Amino acid sequence: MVSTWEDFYAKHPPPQDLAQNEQALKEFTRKHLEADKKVVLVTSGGTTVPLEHNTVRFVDNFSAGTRGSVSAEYFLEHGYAVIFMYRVKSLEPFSRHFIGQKFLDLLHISENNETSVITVLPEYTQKVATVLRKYREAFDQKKLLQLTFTSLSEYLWLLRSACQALAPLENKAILYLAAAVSDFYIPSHEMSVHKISSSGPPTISLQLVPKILAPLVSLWVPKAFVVSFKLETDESLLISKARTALNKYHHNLVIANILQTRKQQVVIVSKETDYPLSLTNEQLDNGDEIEQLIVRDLVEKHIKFIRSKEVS
Ligand code: 9Z3
Repeated sequence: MVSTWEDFYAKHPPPQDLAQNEQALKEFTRKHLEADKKVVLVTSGGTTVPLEHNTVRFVDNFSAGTRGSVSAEYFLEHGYAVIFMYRVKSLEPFSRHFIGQKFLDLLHISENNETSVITVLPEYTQKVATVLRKYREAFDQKKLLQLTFTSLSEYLWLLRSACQALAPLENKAILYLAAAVSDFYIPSHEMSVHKISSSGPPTISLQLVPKILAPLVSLWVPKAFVVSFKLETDESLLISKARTALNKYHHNLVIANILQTRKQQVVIVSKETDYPLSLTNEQLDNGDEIEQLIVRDLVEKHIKFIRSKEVS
C-alpha cells in the first residue's frame, strides 16, 4: 500500500536543523525577491533509506552529484541565485574541480629555513584562479546557498521547506530536481531500533514512497518552472516513463537520461516535443560538460515561460 505524502510527514519527525535551514532559506529568497532575481533550487546526490533507527545499514540511491554541482555553476553564470540542496559528501560546485588526490597534485612544497612554503604549481594556477574567483563571488555576494540532506526523510522535509521559501518568487523560480530519490523505504514503525542481527537472513519489506512531485507542483510552488529528471537503465522505457510523469504531475519538463550514457546524452521531454542534447566523443574528451547545454536550453525556456505569464 502507498501511504499519502501527508502521512509521510506526519510519521517522520523533521530533521533537527530544519528550523535553522528554513531561516537561511527565508533570508536568501527574500533578498533575491527584492532584487528581482531569478532563483533556482538544484537538488543533487542520492538519498539513503535507513534499515535501522540506530543506523548501521542503509539502502542508497546512485548519484555522484555531478549533474547537480556542474549545473549549479552554469546557473550562476547565467545570473541565477542558486539554492544547492545536496547529499552530504557528494560533489559541490567549485570544489568538485579539486577533489581527492587531484587537490594535492596541484600543490608544490618547498622548505625554506625550516618553514614549509606551499604554492600552486604554475601549470595549474590559471585554472585554480578561475574557479576561485567564481567561488568567492558566489559566496561573497550571497548568490549560492548550500544545504545538506542524507536520508530520504531529511530530503523530503528540506524540499518542502525550500518550496515554501521559493513560492513567493512565483514564475521566477526554477526547480531542478536532479537528486536521485529513493522510490522505496521502510516505514518508521516497521524499522528495527537496533542493528539487525546477522544470525539469520533478514526479511526486509520496503514500501513505496508517496510521489512528492504531486503536491510540489499543485500546492507548494504552483507558479514555478519545475524540471524533474528521469533515470532509467532500459532505453526502451525512457521516453514513455518521462511522458507518463509529465502527464501525471503537469510540470514543465522532464530530462531523461540513461545511467551509462548520462554524461554524454540526455533527452529533453516536454508535453509537445522531445529532443536529445548530446556531446560528441571529442567534446567529451576535451572536458566539455553536457550540463552547459542543458542549462542554456532551460534558461531560454524559462525566459519564454516568464514572458508567457506576463502576457496572459
Ligand atoms: C538523474 O537522473 C540524474 O541525472 C543522475 C545524475 C542521478 C543520473 P550524477 O549525480 O547522476 O551526475 O552521478 N536524477 C534523477 C533520478 C531520480 O531519482 N529520478 C526519479 C525517477 O527516475 C524521479 S524524480 O523515477
